[in-house]
Amino acid sequence: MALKLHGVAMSTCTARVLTCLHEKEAEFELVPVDLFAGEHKQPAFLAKNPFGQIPVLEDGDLTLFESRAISAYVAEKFKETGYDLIRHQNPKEAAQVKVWMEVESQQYHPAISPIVYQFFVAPLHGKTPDEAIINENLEKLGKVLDIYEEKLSGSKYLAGDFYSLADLFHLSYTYYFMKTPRANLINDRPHVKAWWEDISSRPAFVEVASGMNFGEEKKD
Ligand code: GS8
Repeated sequence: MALKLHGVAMSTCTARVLTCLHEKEAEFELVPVDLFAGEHKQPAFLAKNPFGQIPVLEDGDLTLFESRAISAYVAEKFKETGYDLIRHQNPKEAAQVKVWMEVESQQYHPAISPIVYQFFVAPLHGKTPDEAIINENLEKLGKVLDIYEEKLSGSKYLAGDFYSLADLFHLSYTYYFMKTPRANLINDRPHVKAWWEDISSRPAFVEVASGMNFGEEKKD
């Protein structure tokens, strides 16, 4: 039975799992969740994720939420197919992948997500982006990116000279961030810029990004 992913393509967290599924050439069905109708807060969805958020993955009798945990499961389940995202044959490389997955979630995400929220989500609630929140987090993000610049001057990707789940985890938020007037934070750091251009041009993500049109006019 094919995997079922509940979510929407333009959501950053859904896009994270979608990218992983594409890298692994896994068969799946995307089950749309109507966020505007509040479907994710209804009992049927809350039974799958009590936090009422997308994405959720169902694999037979297994139900998972949290996009990073779902992605790790997909990468492990399909470790023999598609691209090896977790370096499963090399414990030391696998450990470095885990380190940089944590860095994304504990350092990068807390800085980049409020910026993306202010530019793309606040306007949907009729609010003007809050400059103070944006600036405070740009400063935090800049410090994280200084460390990335140093790291990426010694290896092509974050965990080593191989693309991994750690790099993949950065894609969806950075994709929206690059559409803001503050993309220079990435572009001004040559190694980070080269890394971004490399990881965002992988076919798996190019396909997912084609559905990430948050905040843009719908194109016919
Ligand atoms: C966050 C899920 C999340 O924020 C994860 O899966 O990584 N840590 C979790 N989901 C958002 C969409 S993010 O693109 C969501 O469901 N928002 C609606 C809501 O919170 O009501």
